[in-house]
Amino acid sequence: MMKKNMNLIRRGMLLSALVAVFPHAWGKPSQVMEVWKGPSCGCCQEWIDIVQKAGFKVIVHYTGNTDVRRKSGIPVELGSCHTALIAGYAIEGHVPVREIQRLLSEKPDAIGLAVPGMPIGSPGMDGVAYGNQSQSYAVLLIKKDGGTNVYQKYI
Ligand SMILES: [Cu+2]
Repeated sequence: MMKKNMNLIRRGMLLSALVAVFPHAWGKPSQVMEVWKGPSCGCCQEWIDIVQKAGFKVIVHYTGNTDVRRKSGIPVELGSCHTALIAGYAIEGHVPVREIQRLLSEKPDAIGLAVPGMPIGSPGMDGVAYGNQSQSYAVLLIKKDGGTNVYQKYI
């Protein structure tokens, strides 16, 4: 009996130690995102770094994103430099983490999100490399029929 209690206590201590070392892993399970990009796309990599820092686990495919975009049902005019898949949604282009997290919590009936083109000032297209410039852009919710709603505007 005594020994069993000691084991439980030890196990508890081990768990607390693990939580202290890996708070991320314990707080919220990191979600796996797969990203398709061209091998030399630098702004894609900048975006991936941002998403990883936000806690997403990212698997990168360096095969370009044309195929996965088409298979996801994203209209080509909404296209950008990289396409990601997460939790059954497609994320096209330089979509901010904030809207990805909102999508994952609201779970709308939709294909996913897109920031068409590569607007200056969007995550991965921002900072000193772009003279700290930014242009206004919108994050679009892509509906199942390919139509869009403005999900978030950035001015
Ligand atoms: Cu880009």
